[in-house]
Amino acid sequence: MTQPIDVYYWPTPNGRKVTIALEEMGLPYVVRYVDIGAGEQFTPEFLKISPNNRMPAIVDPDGPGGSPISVFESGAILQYLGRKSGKLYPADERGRTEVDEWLFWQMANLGPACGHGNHFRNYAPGFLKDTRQTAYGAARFTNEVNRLYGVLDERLEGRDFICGEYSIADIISWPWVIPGAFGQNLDEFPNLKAWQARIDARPAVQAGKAIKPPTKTQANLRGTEEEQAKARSVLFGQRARRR
Ligand SMILES: N[C@@H](CCC(=O)N[C@@H](CS)C(=O)NCC(=O)O)C(=O)O
Repeated sequence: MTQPIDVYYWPTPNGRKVTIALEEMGLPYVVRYVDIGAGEQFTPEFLKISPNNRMPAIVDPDGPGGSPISVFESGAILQYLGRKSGKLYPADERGRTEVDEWLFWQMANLGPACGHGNHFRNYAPGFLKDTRQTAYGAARFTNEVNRLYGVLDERLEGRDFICGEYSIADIISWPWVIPGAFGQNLDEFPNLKAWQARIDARPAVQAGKAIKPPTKTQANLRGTEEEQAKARSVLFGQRARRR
């Protein structure tokens, strides 16, 4: 009997990549919430699993050789789960390399550009009252997300999924294609818009994205000055240096 995988999770696009993949692959899992608004990503126990103080991360009690393994970084997690389940990650070298290309593309391009875009568009104006200080960053990352959505739109011309068959390459990018979130109009990217809806209609995707904690610390980056300062000190805080 397969033992459930512990998933260190919070309901954000990066977190959802993992719950969606687990649902699609039919692997049993237990959710361990990491309330990033409350600073739970900085606990010594969690840092042993995820030294970059970010979720998601997993611990598989039934890892290679039958002993536990922990994995951080969503790209590495999806590759691990694909190898473990034998699903959504081609076994042949040519197919796997193609999926890896698009997996790394998301990790190095789409994810960071959307994250920084969100920061400059939605968070920075709350505490940098001089809008000239935030405008350049907002424009830079809105343009970059435009470019990246364009790359994906072109790739999807004549294809239902990024590498032909549905794979972890789709699961990793899908949570970051959010209509309206980063200043794009999906009508300008018709292949991407159809792909977004095609994946959204999958029952496993609905199940994976529905996972939410019973309570949530509101890291209020748009509240009062005091609320913002508190939220910033957690979310954009630094760990104490060891030396
Ligand atoms: N490259 C990482 C990014 C993970 C990441 O940015 N996680 C965010 C939430 S989406 C987080 O844990 N933030 C906590 C913090 O900033 O302290 C991955 O793909 O796993």
